Amino acid sequence: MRSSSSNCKLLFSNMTRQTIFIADLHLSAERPDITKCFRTFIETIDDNTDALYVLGDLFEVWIGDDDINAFTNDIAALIASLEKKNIPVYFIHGNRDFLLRNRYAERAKFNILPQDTVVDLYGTRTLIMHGDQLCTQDVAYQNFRKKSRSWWWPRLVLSLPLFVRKKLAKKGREVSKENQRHLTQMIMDVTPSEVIKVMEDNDVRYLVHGHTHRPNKHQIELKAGEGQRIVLGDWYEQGSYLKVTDTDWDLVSLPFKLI
Ligand SMILES: [Mn+2]
Repeated sequence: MRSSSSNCKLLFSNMTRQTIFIADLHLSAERPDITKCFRTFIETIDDNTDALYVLGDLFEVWIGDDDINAFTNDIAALIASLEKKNIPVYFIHGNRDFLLRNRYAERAKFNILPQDTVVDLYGTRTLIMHGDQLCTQDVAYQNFRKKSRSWWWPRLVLSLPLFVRKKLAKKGREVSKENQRHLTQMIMDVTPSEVIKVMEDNDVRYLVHGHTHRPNKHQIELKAGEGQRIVLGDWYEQGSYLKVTDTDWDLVSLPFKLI
């Protein structure tokens, strides 16, 4: 494998200020190829970057900040390295890592933002989120989501011994795989009316989210005029990020073979 990070550097070599968005990396110790791509990505982000936003599912699974191991330590150190470049990192929970808490965030030196956050990108108000809340047709999942984001459920789960949580997570993944087999593609995508609702409720024309693993830019008809929904790609087969400058919104794919 070539260890040429110069290819990545080229992607970032410009003098324009930029903000970077990523989501759905699903990092795990079992996928060193994804971790390698992420490492190169982080190491080659240049100083023109105003912020890095991670819109959920950074990890394939998260069972508690007390699950400390070499892998999660490495990722924390990697993300924390951006502080030396003065690049702030923000994180929004995904449906895989919603149990991530401040203890880990402090080690990785990132800030956890609320699940729906409006940011100003060079003058453009933009709503950012993981995006699972837009898939309202999956009623069973939405019921679980509601429970899992309540005040009591995370407390209850996190109070269980670590080995019990490990077992539960394994079981949970098997059940969720089985359930997804029965869901149609339409149910697993966003509900168009929900997209319009969240955009109008938040008074934005731009929405950036992940979760569906369908990277694309969609035109949205809003009462206020034309809007845009930008979906970030996952990192299963390649890296993927959105680069926003004051003039461009570029969805970029980062082939593993370049890293
Ligand atoms: Mn997700």
